[in-house]
Amino acid sequence: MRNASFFPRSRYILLCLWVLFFISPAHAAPEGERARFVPGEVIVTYRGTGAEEALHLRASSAEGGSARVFGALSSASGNTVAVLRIPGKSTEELLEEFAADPNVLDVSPNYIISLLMRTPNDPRFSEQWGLYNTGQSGGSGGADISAARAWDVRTDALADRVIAVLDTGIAKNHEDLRANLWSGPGGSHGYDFVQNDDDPEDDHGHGTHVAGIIGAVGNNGRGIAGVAWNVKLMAVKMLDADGYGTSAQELAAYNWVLARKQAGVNIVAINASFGDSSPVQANKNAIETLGRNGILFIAAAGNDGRNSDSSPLYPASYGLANIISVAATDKNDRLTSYSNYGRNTVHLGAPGGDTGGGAGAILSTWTSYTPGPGDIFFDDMEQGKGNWITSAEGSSQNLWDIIDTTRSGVPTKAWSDSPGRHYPHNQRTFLRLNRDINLSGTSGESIMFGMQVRLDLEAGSDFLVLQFSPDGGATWRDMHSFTGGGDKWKAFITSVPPAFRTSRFRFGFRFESDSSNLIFRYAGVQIDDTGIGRANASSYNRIAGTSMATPFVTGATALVASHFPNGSAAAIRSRLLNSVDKVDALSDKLITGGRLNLYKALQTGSDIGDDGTSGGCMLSSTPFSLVLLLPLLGLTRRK
Ligand SMILES: [Ca+2]
Ligand SMILES: [Ca+2]
Ligand SMILES: [Ca+2]
Ligand SMILES: [Ca+2]
Repeated sequence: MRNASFFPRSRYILLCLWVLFFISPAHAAPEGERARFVPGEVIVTYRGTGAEEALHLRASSAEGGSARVFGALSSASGNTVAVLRIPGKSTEELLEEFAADPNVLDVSPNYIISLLMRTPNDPRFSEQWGLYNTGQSGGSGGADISAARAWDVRTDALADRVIAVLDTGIAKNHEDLRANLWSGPGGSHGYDFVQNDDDPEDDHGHGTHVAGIIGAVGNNGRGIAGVAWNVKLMAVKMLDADGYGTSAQELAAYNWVLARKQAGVNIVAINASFGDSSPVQANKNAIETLGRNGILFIAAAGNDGRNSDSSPLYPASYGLANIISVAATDKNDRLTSYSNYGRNTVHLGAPGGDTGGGAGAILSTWTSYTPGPGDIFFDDMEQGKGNWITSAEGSSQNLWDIIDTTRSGVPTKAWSDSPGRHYPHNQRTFLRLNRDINLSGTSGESIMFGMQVRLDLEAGSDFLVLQFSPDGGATWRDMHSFTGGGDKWKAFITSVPPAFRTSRFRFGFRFESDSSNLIFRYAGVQIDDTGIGRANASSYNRIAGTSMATPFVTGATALVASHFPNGSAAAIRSRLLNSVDKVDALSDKLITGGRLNLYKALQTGSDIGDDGTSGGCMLSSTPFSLVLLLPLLGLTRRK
């Protein structure tokens, strides 16, 4: 017994469980940095009970040596059990020496026993109460997914396990995500069904936030920790810069993921933090097909504060055997006021947080771009019209001009389509750059367009359309269309696709109004602070929603699927559902009556079914009437 590795880790578990809640995790040094045992000390068992004197003699032979005999244990066992400290000798030397003594029954190093807990060095981990709730910010200690305990078991997914994030894309150059992105042929990280290219750059933030909860790089000394510290994140962009998408884009995303799976990419789960109240049969069938191909589908229950048993939300409520529907809990383990629930239709809770962006919300990675001087291009209109050209088609009146206006109470100059008046009907006018921006050599970078825009348009019939040109204005493609607006300034960003990274890039706007007679009510548009530059790669944000709860479960899925690599998708799902912490506030609201507990889901206990049949979660047989979900961010699908 001289080799430290002989000792199974499970030996510590019994020893340590009771201390978990009494010792601050700050005392648990990161694994790899801590010593395995106390140098110069051994635990020795001598044959018979008469060895105490000999032990003290042996200890006193070294300066500072000592022997501590455990009297009760020694009498009870009939052998002398002691800890010896012999300075000046290495533990290895002591082990060898005592093992050679025929009177020694047993000798081992004095191991340093770690807590069953592991905390990463990411500077903002202390704000991530959903992972490890110490009661910070007024929360309840333990109202978390027991990630710190789980990480003592496993921090990383297996290298080939992939999680598909169907969302607004992922900020591919983010400092805390870059290393965890899946890379396919040609180095792409997924696909973009909004811009229809293989660069699913996030131009909203939501998808990057979700991705960070699942798998921000853990223990890298930056930002936050994901549920899985190391996992492959595949970005499938199906929601646009405003957070909207269509059922067809959703279906295209399913088709693409299935094709990758069939091509051998080991996709274990899809994160679906989106939804709508109208079911689409083809999409339901597609999710079922994904299930038959071994892919779990983790879906947000929705943010309407409704009972999904009677007001279903899709895809969470499709009632398929591979779906896990997730409700949102707060830092005190209560169901949040916005979360949908359903005793028959919503499976479990996970931290979704409080609205309002405070400490009770969920902190994760984000993407942002604020145009400013020093960017690749920037024009705040304060120097006049030098970069611009305006034009009109047909009978349109070209009224474009730079006006004096205010934003956030501060005077500024900005473009207006119709200064000092309401815009005319049947307009088709253009505001475009008159010079090229050189974007050659920027492939692989996260190049963004950004602006401040103030919109007051007849919703659904009059539009401002953002256009990009790759060839100095010879051809233009519509990139994003704006309508409605409410006459308030807002920041807008979108990514510049690879096809436009030429030496002759330009952007511009088309303003179009129809013939409807409501023109007197609308002021038109104002445009300011336009820029082309790089996304902020160290952006973080706090938001809340079932959108945020869902990726906690998805991250857990990645770790469970890696810890039990031979388990079927059904068994992994069963394990997640059967290991929840039962919580009073959820007992009559959710199928499992509980909140995700990652630590328990990683245990090999007999109380957790490994075959997918045990436990009380036979969801596929539940009759469903068929029913979105991001209340706060308005991530609804546009019909
Ligand atoms: Ca793109
Ligand atoms: Ca990190
Ligand atoms: Ca300005
Ligand atoms: Ca109109």
